[in-house]
Amino acid sequence: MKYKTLTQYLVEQQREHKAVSAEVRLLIETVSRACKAISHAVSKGALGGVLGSLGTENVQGEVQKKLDVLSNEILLEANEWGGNLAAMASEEMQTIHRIPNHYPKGQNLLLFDPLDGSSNIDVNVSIGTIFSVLQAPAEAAGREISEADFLQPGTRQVAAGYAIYGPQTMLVLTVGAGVMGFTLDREMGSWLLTHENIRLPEQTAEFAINMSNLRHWEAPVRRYIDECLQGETGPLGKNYNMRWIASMVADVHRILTRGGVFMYPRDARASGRKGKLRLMYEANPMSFLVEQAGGRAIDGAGRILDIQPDALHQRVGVILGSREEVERLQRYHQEA
Ligand code: AHM
Ligand code: MG
Repeated sequence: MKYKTLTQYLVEQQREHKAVSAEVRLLIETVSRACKAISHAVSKGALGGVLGSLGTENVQGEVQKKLDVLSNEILLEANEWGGNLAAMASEEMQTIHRIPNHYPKGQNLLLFDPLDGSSNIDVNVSIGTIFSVLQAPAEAAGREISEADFLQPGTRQVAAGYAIYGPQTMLVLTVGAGVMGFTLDREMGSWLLTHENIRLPEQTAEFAINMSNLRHWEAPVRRYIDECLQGETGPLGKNYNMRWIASMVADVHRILTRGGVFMYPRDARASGRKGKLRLMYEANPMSFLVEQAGGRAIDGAGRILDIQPDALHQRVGVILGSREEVERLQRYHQEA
């Protein structure tokens, strides 16, 4: 079987469908190259000396793992000199990273969570990299980019995706023309289009949530999970299965593959009132992918992609996946 490469796919999208500019195409190629390097480091594990913590904390007060920091550096270095970016932002950096003056600059803004699912690094469970691409506002031309220039709703993303470092390394991408899955061919070093036009099943009987937080949830989420647990004799009339990998990338990948609903809802904890996941480099790119695959993504009553961000590291409740279940959860929030 002969597969199309990522490069071929992107050139087609640029030439024939005008879905990407030349700048964005090169940017995605660079990000995907960095993900290959991260995948390589991840797969070495203890042999590469990359496991364990560094003893430092990031801006959100989380202990940084060696791989969090290494992956962040790989992405920064790969993307700095290409000439297609104005600035970058990352889960691991307090504020934005401007392109140094000795490199040419472009129009795009890149946001990423360099290594998502950090709690799974040392236990050899799937982890990933999540990224989102925005354009710098036109009025920012000729002046220094600021953090405020990044605060755009998810609907403005021009591309988004993730790399998953699992039994296979894959890159799942959208440029606003559907969702494509590329598998890394390690011998050739290329990304091959193995999953064309991924569609998310509209119905599901599988949910993903960290049940240990049950006592903190808001009423609509409790109601939904309670109904799921009642099985086929309950109001939903189905027996539900549950999965929780604790790597958003892996949970979303499963949902894109066979359907399901993923929830990290806002809850009543003082620190978690807004949820755990970050809007700009976790929730927005994943919501863009899920919507492009025919699913839905909400923070409770509203669509995630419509949220006007007010801070780079803002947190948000996340409910995403198969259309019917997410719409049901949205109704429960509206009724509450
Ligand atoms: P991270 O970016 O620090 O790795 O945190 C995000 C991760 C998600 O991948 C995952 O869905 C969630 O945190 C798991 O949280 P918990 O350990 O509370 O279940
Ligand atoms: Mg993360």
